[in-house]
Amino acid sequence: MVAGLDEKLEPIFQDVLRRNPGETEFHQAVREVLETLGPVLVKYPELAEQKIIQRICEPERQIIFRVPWQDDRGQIQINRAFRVEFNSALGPYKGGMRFHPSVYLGIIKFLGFEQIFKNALTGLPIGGGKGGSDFDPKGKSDAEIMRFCQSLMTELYRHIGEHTDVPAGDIGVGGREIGYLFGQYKRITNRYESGVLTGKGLNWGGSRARTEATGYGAIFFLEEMLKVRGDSIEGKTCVVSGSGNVAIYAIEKAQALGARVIACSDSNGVVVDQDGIDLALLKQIKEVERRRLSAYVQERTGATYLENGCIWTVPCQIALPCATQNELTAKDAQSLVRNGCIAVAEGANMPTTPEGIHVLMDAGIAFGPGKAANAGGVATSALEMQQNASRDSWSFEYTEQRLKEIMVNIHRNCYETSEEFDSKGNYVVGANIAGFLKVGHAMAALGLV
Ligand code: NDP
Ligand code: 2IT
Repeated sequence: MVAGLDEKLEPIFQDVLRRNPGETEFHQAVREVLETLGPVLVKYPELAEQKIIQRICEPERQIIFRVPWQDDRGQIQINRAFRVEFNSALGPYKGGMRFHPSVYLGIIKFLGFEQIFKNALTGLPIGGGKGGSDFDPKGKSDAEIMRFCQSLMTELYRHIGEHTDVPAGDIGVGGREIGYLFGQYKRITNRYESGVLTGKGLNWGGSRARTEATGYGAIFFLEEMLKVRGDSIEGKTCVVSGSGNVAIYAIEKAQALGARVIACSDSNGVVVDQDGIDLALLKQIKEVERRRLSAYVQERTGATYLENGCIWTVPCQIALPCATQNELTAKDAQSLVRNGCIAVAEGANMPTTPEGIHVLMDAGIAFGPGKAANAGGVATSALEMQQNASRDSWSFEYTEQRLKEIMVNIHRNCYETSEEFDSKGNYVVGANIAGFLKVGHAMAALGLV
């Protein structure tokens, strides 16, 4: 069951459906935000008058382009790429690039829409955008990845810039891809413009702690949610879906704070290791060798691999979805509740379905939505931009400390906003309203643009 919409908001949502046919993930992301904004329009009628919600739902600019490239056999391949420049009221468009075969405009728009509010919550001067391609990096050689990135940037370069739009990584885009993208941007423009991309390598303008930031940040947010309940992560049994960038560093920080992480996954299966995930082995397999997760159990007897298994059936106290959208359904939420789960923090973007969120919240589970809980990645990207602008480079400890402060502030802001709007402890309400108010007031101040 999904909540109804306020009578002022229903026609706005119907218009979004009509104008964006078939983009189901985008509809889902918009609906989730609109469901929480009714009381905001009562308190701030001027935002309704200014049609701020209607304006926020329409991207400022959408770019769709062809990416032709040649594979190692000499065959010509064609992909489609996107950059949706959603909202620049608070700063240059900022958000990652996703390379995954499932990418189409509706995915990039849902991600770009969520990015607006997430970036507002960081308190840093960044607008919202997102991009990507239906290119599948799996099984491609480094040379193929490079040629694809170079071809993509040959079009993208004219749309981005440190004061315009600053892409970074997301699914399928990490340090290797950012390197090829940055190299081509530099070559085409003849400018060493560090601030045009984030997630760069440490020896060419990257920030320390950016690789770790999303996963660490999600755990800092989780800690704050547990603190409110007089509890902590220490000694808790956790499961983390995915085994990519966000999952690996969520596991690292959870373990550092004394949690027992017993399972992780990829799109083929689940690893359960009751002795605790061996993080050095996981990093070796995923980051160095770029192999499938099933390799983990070949190296570690005692761990089990569940092919096509569902990670949410593994009993745990804390669940961290860190893979992809709609990976945690109502049925999964019911099995978490049954097994005594107390908290869910979303490392991924929109990983829990609306029905899943409903089940978790009804059961009184602490629920940290992605646009708050995973904001540490983009926040540290903004810290990378700060370092680039001042041609400086901070220590790991200092950068991590800044990240932690940002996550504590986001948690406090969401919690206090939820209280102010009579939904104490509902972080979905808190994150949506706090993010919306920051962007909405800025848009109103900037006039009709
Ligand atoms: P990676 O590419 O590093 O890892 C993605 C992981 O999720 C892999 O284990 C992958 O498995 C799994 N996965 C991806 N797509 C699917 C799918 N359709 N079904 C099942 N499993 C899937 O990406 P990240 O770790 O960077 O991103 C993970 C999530 O976190 C995404 O939702 C992303 O938007 C979000 N995020 C990322 C941030 C960042 O800084 N990187 C910041 C904030 C949010 P497989 O290898 O089998 O595909
Ligand atoms: O979803 C996200 O916030 C990201 N993929 C990170 C974006 C960024 O610009 O660092």
